[in-house]
Amino acid sequence: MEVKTSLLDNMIGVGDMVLLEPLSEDSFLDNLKKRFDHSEIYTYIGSVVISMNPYRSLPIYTPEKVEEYRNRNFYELSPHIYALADEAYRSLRDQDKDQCILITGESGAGKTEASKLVMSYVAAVCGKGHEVNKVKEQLLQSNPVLEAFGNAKTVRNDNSSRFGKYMDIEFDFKGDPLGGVISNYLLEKSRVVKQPRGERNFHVFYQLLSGPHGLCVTGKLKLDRDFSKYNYLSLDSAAVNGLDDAANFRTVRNAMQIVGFMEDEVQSVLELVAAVLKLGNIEFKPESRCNGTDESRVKDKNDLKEMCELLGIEQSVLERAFSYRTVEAKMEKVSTTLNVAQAYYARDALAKNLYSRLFSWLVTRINESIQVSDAQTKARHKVMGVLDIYGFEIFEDNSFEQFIINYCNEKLQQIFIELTLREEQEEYVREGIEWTNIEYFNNAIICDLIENNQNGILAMLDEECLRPGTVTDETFLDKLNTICADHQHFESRLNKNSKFLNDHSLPHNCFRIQHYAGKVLYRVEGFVDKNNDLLYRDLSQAMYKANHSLIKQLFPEGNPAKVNLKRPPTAGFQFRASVGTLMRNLQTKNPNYIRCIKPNDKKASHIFTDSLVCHQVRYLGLMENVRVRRAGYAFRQPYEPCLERYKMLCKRTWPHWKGPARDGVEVLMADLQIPAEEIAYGRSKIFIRNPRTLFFLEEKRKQCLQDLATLIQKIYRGWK
Ligand code: AOV
Ligand code: MG
Repeated sequence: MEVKTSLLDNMIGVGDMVLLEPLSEDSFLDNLKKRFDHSEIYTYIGSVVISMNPYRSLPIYTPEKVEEYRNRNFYELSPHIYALADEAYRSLRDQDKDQCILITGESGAGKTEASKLVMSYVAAVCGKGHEVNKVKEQLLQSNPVLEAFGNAKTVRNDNSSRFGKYMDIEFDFKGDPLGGVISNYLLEKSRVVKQPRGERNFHVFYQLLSGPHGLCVTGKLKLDRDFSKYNYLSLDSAAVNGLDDAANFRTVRNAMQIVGFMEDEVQSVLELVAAVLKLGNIEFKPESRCNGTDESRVKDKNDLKEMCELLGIEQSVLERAFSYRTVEAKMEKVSTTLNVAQAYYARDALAKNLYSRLFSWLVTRINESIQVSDAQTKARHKVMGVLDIYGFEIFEDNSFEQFIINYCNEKLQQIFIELTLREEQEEYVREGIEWTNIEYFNNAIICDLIENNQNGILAMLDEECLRPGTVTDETFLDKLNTICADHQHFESRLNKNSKFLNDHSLPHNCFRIQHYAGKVLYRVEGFVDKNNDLLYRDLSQAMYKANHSLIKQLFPEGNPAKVNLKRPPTAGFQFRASVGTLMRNLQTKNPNYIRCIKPNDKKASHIFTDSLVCHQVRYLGLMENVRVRRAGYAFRQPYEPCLERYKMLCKRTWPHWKGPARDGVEVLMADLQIPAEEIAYGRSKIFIRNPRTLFFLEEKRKQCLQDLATLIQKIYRGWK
């Protein structure tokens, strides 16, 4: 049997880790490094693609490459993300199986780039025609819009996704795209008002300030181009190497137009972005009252005035909402005054809400444009889901946002374990094939620590947020300490019996979780507030009263006719619910994995830091993945379709095999002299150990079809 050289080239390492000899962690890392040094950033573990971030542009995404990979078998060419995309697309088109592309890896590992590569590949190979091309363009152009509003420069990544995104692309029976639906997951909105050192606010703010003079300075927005004039923009890192804010602004506006935003909608959106900047500049001063208390007053009214003009808000209404707050108690409305700290809190809460609601509105608006029409929905269609979330993060200071992000990654790892490690092993048992179990770390226990309905961390946070009486971050931590103290993945110092009592790396106001990808220290400050996510009603009412249709839409609860005394669900509750729905959705689809790895911490090309890569290889469970794959069989197929596909290769099975399909397959394989150890016969499926065997079968089939075609041509000519 011929061995394909692209998978077994010693110079550049092996293309599929399943073929690595001998297999050890060292040889695994060595192979990755060898390939990385030769600009081979993709490596397989069976059908899983490992992607190393090259941190430079490689000439491997050209239209010629697309053509090369199009309609080719997965193992035919050297490993590439296009091979995975092609396999997923063909399986969707030809075998009617809904697909999902799961992209994982830590922050900066290359998930977002990978998701765009998959989308652009699929767009390049699926249907043509005016209508289809329009759909494709809209789907692709939704990316720059969402990135402008939802990505930012962080310490880990200059274009870090600060929201989770799942996009379903829908296709008709021919495999032409019809449209799509995007779901977004919790935007890190605290960034709007404050950014950690060395990081930026969301890209769009800088892009707008770098936009055309007529639009941002002299026009209605009346902005100052100087970033340092705005409190909400961090000073130390406004300009990012290699990021051209002005050019990106043009790209975003163009993308909005292609996606289908009207000119006046774009204008409204930019007005809101500008309003957030002005809102951040509103400052407060105390004014003493005769009863000895301090009441907040707006210091310099110019920014307030400009913001109100921009959004059509009556200045006195907003001004009042920064000094008083109305509380409804026993059917009675009571006005209490706000002190300066409370006024700042209210201002920031408004900015965060305004921006995150604008972001959700953008997603809804994009969905309106790209959605599949009613008539089309009725016809059966197929779906490819692409998941690109924020990657696992460990910062110096980790808060509620990191907790949520890391929980989401924990769930994705869980899906990988369920579908790849567990499911794979269980299938051998089901099919009655001899099997020695391979041990792996199952992170279900960590997911449970966070999401358990009764005593999970999120449930306890909710319980604390809803409890009457004084609730603080400390009372929440106390609660965690009593309830989670014995959990092996939870560490805290406050508990008297805690084995961490003398662990000085664990401050009193923190708890630590041993995640699958490493230990993370979370500071509890802000957990309660961020989970509550409350906005004073006076502010939502002021927004609702605005003479600006977009802002009015964003604050429906400000409508006095619709006073709803029920609390909105907490941020944690909503997130847990939406992640649950997502996971159930993913489980109904055929998964395709891209495991992204970050080669170094410097965002630099050509540097491969062994320890860093080794850590990722470990926590991603890649060694276990290879072991399960090697001990097992790379391919499996039910007997009927297998016989149908290859029966032409054997005289005894062609054209018809009378008898059970399994017997037919056995005859076929014996006739082709496939070695016995290459194959196992399960209850309902044939298992093939090595990808090369499948490749051999496919080659034979191709040859056979060609011979047949030549023969038919000859006969046809003979007739003429
Ligand atoms: P992430 O999505 O995994 O991080 P990105 O996809 O944004 O990471 O990648 C980070 C940066 O690495 C990109 O901006 C590129 O500069 C570079 N990069 C990644 N993949 C490639 C590639 N295939 N070719 C060339 N450069 C690449 V986060 O969103 O932070 O988790 O929350
Ligand atoms: Mg990303």
